[in-house]
Amino acid sequence: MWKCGSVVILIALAQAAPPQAPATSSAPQAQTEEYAGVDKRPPNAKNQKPARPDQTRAPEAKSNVAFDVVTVAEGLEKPWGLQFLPDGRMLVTEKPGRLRIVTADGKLSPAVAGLPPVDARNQGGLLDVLLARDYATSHLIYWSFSEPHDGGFTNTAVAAGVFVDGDTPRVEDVKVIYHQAPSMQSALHYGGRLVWQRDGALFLTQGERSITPGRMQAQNMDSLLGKIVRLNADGSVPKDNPFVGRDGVRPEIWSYGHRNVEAATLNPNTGDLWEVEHGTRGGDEINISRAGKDYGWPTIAYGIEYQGGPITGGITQQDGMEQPVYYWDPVIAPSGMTFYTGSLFPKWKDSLFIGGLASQALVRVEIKNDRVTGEERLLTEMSPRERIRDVRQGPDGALYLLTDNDKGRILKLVPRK
Ligand SMILES: [Ca+2]
Repeated sequence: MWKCGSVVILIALAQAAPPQAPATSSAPQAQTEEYAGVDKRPPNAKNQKPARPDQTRAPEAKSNVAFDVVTVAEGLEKPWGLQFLPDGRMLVTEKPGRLRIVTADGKLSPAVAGLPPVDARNQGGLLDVLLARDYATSHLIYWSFSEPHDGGFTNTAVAAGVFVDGDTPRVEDVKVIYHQAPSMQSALHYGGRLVWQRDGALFLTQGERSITPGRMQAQNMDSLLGKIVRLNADGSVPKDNPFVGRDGVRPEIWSYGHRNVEAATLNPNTGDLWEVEHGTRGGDEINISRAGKDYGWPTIAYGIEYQGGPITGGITQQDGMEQPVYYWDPVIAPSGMTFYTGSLFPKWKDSLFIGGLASQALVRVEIKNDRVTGEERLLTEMSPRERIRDVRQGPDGALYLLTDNDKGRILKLVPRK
């Protein structure tokens, strides 16, 4: 239910301010403002307008679903990515560089041996994990990580190897099949989510490494920074990628102009790649990543710089650049996402669930015809609140979460009995 097309709803009192008060006054007027949507705080970029009224601050959609939060496992250090094995156990990455098997009753295996080293400073480390589509016969797994080089240079990378199960699990025949280039002296904005397209191609989401020289490359087509790339399962470039054969353009690029994408999943109804990327102060975005499209960073952006002030020229729209499906200002700090398709929670069917780091919440978004129609924040009553790093649907239809913590946990949301 949209109250109006504007982001800001002013209570009638504001209109009753004395006529001599200047329109820019920050004094008593500000205290009477109330902002639409689930987050009542004011936006960081107070003068920005959405391109469409349904692009931000969707109405609160209370699902009133009664659920319990069950701790499945604990003692994981900064867990980042979770995948289910066919027998119901889980593969979970820990950012410092360990991959573990976790049983349904929470037992952790020793670290899987044979993974190449990671650079675990700041946002780097062992990131996502994914099973091959033919895992049942190949036992092949994929993982993303920040790859270390001399002098503190790092880049996002993807490796694949044959998973050997058992009491001393390991990977064999390991190959690093992708290296983001160029490497940068930064420990930030690696992106790192791995998603299979329906046709068997592999998407990797990335970031632009945060530092200014990296940020400026998000629009450079001979650089892999700030790009979502599409690869064959062996790391080679699919012949039908949008920029294959173009001079000066990396053929791995699927879409560009991204800031830092730590959440991605296929929409089960359309097969499109949906992603949620980190903005600065304001400007987290839901996008549908389509072949060859420019998502605008850093030329257009919602929000403001961390230190204050406009981003680039302070514009939010430009011809030839895609508008986000939705954006948040203030941000949620998104990591991990899934569309819910299970039957345990009928009211949540087709909702998009996104992990919230800074927001310390599970964000539920209702979607109709690729537009956001409502938003809900879950786990805000949890004590203490926790940063949510990943969200997956389990084979049992429950929602599984990773908490981003030195003593991180796997949580499971199940219907309240
Ligand atoms: Ca954008």
